[in-house]
Amino acid sequence: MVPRRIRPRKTLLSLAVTAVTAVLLGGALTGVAEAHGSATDPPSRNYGCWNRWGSDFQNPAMATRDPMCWQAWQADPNAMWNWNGLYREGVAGNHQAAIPDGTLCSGGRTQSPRYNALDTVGAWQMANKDNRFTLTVTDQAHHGADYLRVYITRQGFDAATQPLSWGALEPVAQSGRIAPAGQYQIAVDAGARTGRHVVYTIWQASHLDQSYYFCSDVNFSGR
Ligand SMILES: [Cu+2]
Repeated sequence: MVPRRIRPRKTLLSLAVTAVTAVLLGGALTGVAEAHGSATDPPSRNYGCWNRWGSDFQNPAMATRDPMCWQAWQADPNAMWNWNGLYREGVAGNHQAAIPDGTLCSGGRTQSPRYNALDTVGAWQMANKDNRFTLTVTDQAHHGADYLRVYITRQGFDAATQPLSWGALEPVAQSGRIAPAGQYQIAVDAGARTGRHVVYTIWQASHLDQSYYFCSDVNFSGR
């Protein structure tokens, strides 16, 4: 089924074939060539951009309706086609050492430049959530989880104007080990937060030392 080690590197030809196939099939494709996963609710930045625009990614209306997605698509469409491939390997749990401030949403510019535009500071489209919500990570590869760890920006931090840093985050939830499945869920309590926030999720996969990093933009109701 899923190879034990899936490498992101592709030949130019396979990239071209992937791009052509993506253009032809658009949103009909899920997972493309690499099956891993992402935060799907609330959606990570690149999963959200793929989900909203994958079948219509050349529509110029995106520039005004969803400008942060637009700049991401313009920067590198493969960040969206490979929404499930934003990970690092060999981090050994030292996430803060591996990921400099300002690059949290690209996993420390992993596979640069593919995911770099996910760090762009601006008004990313938000998912509306009540303050107690369930976060879902979709794992197409059934890697399992050593843990899910969830942070949220502290109240007062404005992700629309400030680069995301570790100092802006407060830990709010962590799971234990989770057996391989297609989806993992964790209950999150955002406390008294209101308005725009970034939910930052680390998924430590269990099949090898493979760590995933997801920025989900959320508008908290305060309820
Ligand atoms: Cu994987």
